[in-house]
Amino acid sequence: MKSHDATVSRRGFLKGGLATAAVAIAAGGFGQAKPVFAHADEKVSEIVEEVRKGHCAGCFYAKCTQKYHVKNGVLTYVEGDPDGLYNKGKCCVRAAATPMRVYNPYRIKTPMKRTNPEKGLNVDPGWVEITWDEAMDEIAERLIAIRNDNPAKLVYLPGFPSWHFPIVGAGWPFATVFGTPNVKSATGSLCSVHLAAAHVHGEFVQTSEMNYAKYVLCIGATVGPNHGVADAGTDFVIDKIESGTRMVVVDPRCGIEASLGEWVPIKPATDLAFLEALAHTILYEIGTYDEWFVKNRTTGPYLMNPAGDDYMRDPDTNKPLVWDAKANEAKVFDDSSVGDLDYALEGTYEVQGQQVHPAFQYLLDAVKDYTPEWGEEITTVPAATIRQIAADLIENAQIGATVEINGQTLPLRPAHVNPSRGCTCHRDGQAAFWMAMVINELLGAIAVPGGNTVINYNGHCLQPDEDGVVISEATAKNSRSPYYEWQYPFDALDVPELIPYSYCPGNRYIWTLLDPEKYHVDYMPEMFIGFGCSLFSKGGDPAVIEEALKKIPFMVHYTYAEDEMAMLSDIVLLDLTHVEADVFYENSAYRPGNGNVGRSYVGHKRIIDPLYGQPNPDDFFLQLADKVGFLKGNGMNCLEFAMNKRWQMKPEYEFDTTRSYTINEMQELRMKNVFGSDASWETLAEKGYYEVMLPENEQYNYALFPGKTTRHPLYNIAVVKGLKQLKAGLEEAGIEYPLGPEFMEDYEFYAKGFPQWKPTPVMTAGDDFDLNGVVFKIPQFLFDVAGCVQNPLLVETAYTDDFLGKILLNPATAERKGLEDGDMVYVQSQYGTEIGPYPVKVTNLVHPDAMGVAGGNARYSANLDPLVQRHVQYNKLMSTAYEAVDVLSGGLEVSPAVKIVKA
Ligand SMILES: Nc1nc2c(c(=O)[nH]1)N[C@H]1C(S)=C(S)[C@@H](COP(=O)(O)OP(=O)(O)OC[C@H]3O[C@@H](n4cnc5c(=O)[nH]c(N)nc54)[C@H](O)[C@@H]3O)O[C@H]1N2
Ligand SMILES: Nc1nc2c(c(=O)[nH]1)N[C@H]1C(S)=C(S)[C@@H](COP(=O)(O)OP(=O)(O)OC[C@H]3O[C@@H](n4cnc5c(=O)[nH]c(N)nc54)[C@H](O)[C@@H]3O)O[C@H]1N2
Ligand code: SF4
Ligand SMILES: [Mo]
Repeated sequence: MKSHDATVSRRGFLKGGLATAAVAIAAGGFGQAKPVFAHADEKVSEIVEEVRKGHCAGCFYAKCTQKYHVKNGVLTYVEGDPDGLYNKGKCCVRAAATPMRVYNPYRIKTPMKRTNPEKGLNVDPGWVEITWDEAMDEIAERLIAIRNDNPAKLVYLPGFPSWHFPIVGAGWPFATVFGTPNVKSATGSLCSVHLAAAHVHGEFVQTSEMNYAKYVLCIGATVGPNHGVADAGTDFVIDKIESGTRMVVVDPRCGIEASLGEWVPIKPATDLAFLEALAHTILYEIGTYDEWFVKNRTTGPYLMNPAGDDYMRDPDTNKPLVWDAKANEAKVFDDSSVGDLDYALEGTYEVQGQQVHPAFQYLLDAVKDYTPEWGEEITTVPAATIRQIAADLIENAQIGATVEINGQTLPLRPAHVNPSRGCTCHRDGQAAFWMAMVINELLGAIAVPGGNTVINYNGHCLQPDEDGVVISEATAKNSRSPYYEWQYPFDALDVPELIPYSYCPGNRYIWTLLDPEKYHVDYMPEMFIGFGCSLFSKGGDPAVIEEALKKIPFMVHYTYAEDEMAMLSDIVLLDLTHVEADVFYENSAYRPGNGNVGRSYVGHKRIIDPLYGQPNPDDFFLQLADKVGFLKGNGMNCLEFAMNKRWQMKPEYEFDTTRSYTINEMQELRMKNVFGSDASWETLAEKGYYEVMLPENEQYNYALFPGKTTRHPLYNIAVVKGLKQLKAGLEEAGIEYPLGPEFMEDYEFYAKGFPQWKPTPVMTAGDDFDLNGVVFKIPQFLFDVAGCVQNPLLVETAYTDDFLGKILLNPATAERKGLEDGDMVYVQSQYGTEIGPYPVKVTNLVHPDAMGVAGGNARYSANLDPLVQRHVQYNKLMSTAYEAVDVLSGGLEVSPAVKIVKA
């Protein structure tokens, strides 16, 4: 295999690495490396086995508690802790494989520096080992120069493996306080599951509330074991299904949830059409919806201005206006004289001399022509099925029902739609996501028992703004902003201004790196620091991503193995696995099927010593900040000061900003800050977690803002305003839209209060490209968090599944193409990339228009364990080209049109 040309020097290094560990060299200023295993020739007289309780970070939900078996300092076995808050004794496959993660010979074992100036995924970097101090000195020197010149010249990209490190991950204070605007989560491009949730719920991860739900409509969504939690949650979902909750799964492939419930096969990438038809059926055929909810808890009755880009407003108070149908006049939205059911939802009214409509009328107009028959033609879901689903949703929603929890009466709406990645990762994915939320609003099933909910521990997310509407999550918490004010010249290299409501930046760096002038970016990055991220695993042609990253003069990657980013880096640094680290991590107490149970703080003292004497990454970055000169001192440009604010430290626990701390000390102070002076690493170790559970009623966000105290946006005013701002900005700056007229045309098409449908570029790629890709996660691999796609144990267990590493085709499709089980095929994408050959697996569990791939987690670095080549290179079929981008979110299209060619 060509990709192994570069492994010669790596093997040499591997040997060196193991030797390094075994002879216990001093590792710079960061303590001693200890022998990993006892020397073979050393007689082990006694085996000491200890069982240590600890936290698991095998996934980014990272909240199960495990019992770690350690023999003479070596982690040998992991089992679920029966007292674990979430997992209650269970241990998922990723956690069970932790020892292989720790002792994987492909781990990086020492900091390394490149000697070969030529960079490439297949080019030997010519690594030489350096000490931690040498690495620190060189990085610090460069950062000092950049900070003095222009801090924006540092690009910092974290992925999920960073999340439980509070300085380098979870909000990224290191890079933010350094002062660069170029700090964005690398994860986003295929994780466009947040935008509509942020606006409608005020929080950014939506999910199913299954405590009360009787009918769950999953659209491109999983809720079971694939959803990444080993714990009681999965059992809970299964218990619910077994005890009668209907799980109806609209998906081009039949997964675990569908096999336990009902599968509604859909043609890939047509979800918007399905949802439009569903809304049409509810509004025009059934004619029943939760009228109280729409009138009192959504912006449905708000009168829109004729341009549709703002509410009509009272000239004196500037408050949005509604039409009181009984009094037959316009009133401000919170005028208590309007009866609950007297808000007009339909029709035309004269206000301030203009003919205007309530927002709801726009919805009626938008879905008027989208009959079930129309939907069937596009989605292949039979019209009768669409009608049945609409009827079942309305019937099961029990509109008007209430439930009393903890003495509070809450609406009970045990039916909802749960849309996720399969629905949202398309050209029109955010439009589809919005329509799914609109249907939930019609059901009254938002933030109430049985409804669509969010993962958060802060019910205050439903707080209304001055218009009476839920403040989008970003504004409420002032982080993870999906909304970017126009500013020109642009300051961030991913130019979020160009897609103002986006959540999915990672890949946009590729655009600007390749052609900065086109995007009016007037500087180039000088340095990149990545932490457990890989732009290559987000989709898009690896050759293009490689070319772009090569433009960055100096790259540092903090990682686990020689992944793609490492191959392009100048210095690589080695991470700790969670068992080698002291961890204290704030998390939501989310469970699948039960969004909002509270908050937890999980963690442990290290279970085993760091194998290679490596420091905790946060300590490395704290010291780096000190060297660069922004650790101590007062002001938000000083890290300790910023951490005092971020963690809301009480005066008695505040960090003294004249001295330095280890992360261990900082975390212990934080524990005390939250849980009182008795809290310590020791008390944490006894239990494995601290939890703050919400009272049961408050697990439903409705409880904190009940009745008429807040409204969810029904009309998507955010994207309409975003478009308006974009156009005004471009005009003021006097520049053309860098993403071109076609992108703008689609932007204008989808950026509406309620979207319309039209064929997307994956539907018009030509007759040869007659299938669309469908990729789905599998339990073994959480992308590569915790090195799982390179973990031999996980790969081995995953490949006991006959679907892995194959191209899944429906029997009708296979017959049409003259293919049989086991035939080898290449897959070509509409964007000109090709993968394969892979064996075909013929199965009824995928739609005839789909080319299915399980996992698809292939990696592209020559220096990773060759076993990563067993994974299908699905992401290579995707593109970062404009036509492959969701115009509203900036996320990538996940279902390219493809052609199958027999090998
Ligand atoms: N085919 C396919 N692609 C997908 C998805 C999919 O379902 N299928 N999902 C998409 C989604 S929703 C998301 S959110 C993103 C997630 O994307 P990320 O969170 O960025 O995860 P990875 O891309 O796996 O990047 C992890 C990188 O960190 C390195 N690494 C592994 N373990 C460790 C560790 O312990 N420490 C450190 N420092 N580094 C480590 C790995 O070598 C890898 O290169 O991926 C997206 N890509
Ligand atoms: N084990 C494991 N758990 C994870 C993760 C992981 O990588 N591994 N990742 C976590 C993250 S970051 C995220 S964002 C969530 C995501 O969780 P989900 O969004 O639920 O992602 P998947 O499990 O990949 O499920 C997507 C579903 O969409 C279907 N699908 C694909 N294309 C289409 C389409 O065009 N239309 C429709 N209707 N369906 C389609 C797939 O067949 C699949 O069943 O999962 C989280 N949990
Ligand atoms: S679900 Fe995540 S935290 Fe829980 S055991 Fe599995 S990998 Fe660990
Ligand atoms: Mo994600």
